Amino acid sequence: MKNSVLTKLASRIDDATRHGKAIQQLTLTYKLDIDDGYEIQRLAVARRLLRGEHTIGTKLGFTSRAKMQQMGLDQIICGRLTSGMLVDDGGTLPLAGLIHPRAEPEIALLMKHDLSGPVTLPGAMAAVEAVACAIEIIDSRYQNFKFTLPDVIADNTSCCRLVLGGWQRPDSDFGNLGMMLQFNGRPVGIGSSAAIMGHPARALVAISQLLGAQGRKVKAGSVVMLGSPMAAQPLAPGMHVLAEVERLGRAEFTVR
Ligand code: OOG
Ligand code: MG
Repeated sequence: MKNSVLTKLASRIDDATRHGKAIQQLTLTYKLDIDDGYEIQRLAVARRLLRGEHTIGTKLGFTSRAKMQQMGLDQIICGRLTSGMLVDDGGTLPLAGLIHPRAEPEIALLMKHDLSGPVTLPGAMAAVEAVACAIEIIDSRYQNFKFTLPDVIADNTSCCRLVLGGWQRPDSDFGNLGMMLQFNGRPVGIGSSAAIMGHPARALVAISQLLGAQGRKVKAGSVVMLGSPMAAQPLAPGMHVLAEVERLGRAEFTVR
């Protein structure tokens, strides 16, 4: 696809994000492939950076069967996390300006060293500084939360906000820990970290490979969100949202 078209589509995504107005899937009008999707994502996020945000890390999507099934897609994708997406743990998320936000419990990693390209599981884990329970708030900019792979990649993999719980040393194995999402004290999703590619550390291996293939890297000091082991749940005003990962801790916020 021509650069001028990709630039135009990036501003369409960015405007939909800023104004909280759903748009038609780009692929209904344009024949886009995965690479076009990533280029649109890069250009759309570059507009956020021009407005003063900075990049804080990367995220994975579709690292579990449950997420693939919920959205009807079956390939691992990645997006960019920026400073404007951070919500304080225990803080408030205003719904104003969002379209149809959903929450999902995740595991976040803080990197000690760079990673790029093929790497072993122990090699990937050796690059991790800390691990935390996290919540991702996703909000597709497409009508009805429906999209193809190039669409969702262009839309920065639906990323909207993130909440990071307290960081823990990555000493003990987090390969099969209970994970739970609660709305107003009631469980709305229960699962295991093993649902993330059999072991969530495999998602780190996957993003190292994915970014390496794009000439990019997982940077020291950056945050990596490994993807949800369960379906995301829709948010409504007034809700208290809590995610918990066995032994790792919790993250929470209130919807306004
Ligand atoms: C795409 C983002 C997927 C995850 O954790 O799998 C994702 C979506 O579901 O809209 O963030
Ligand atoms: Mg996610």
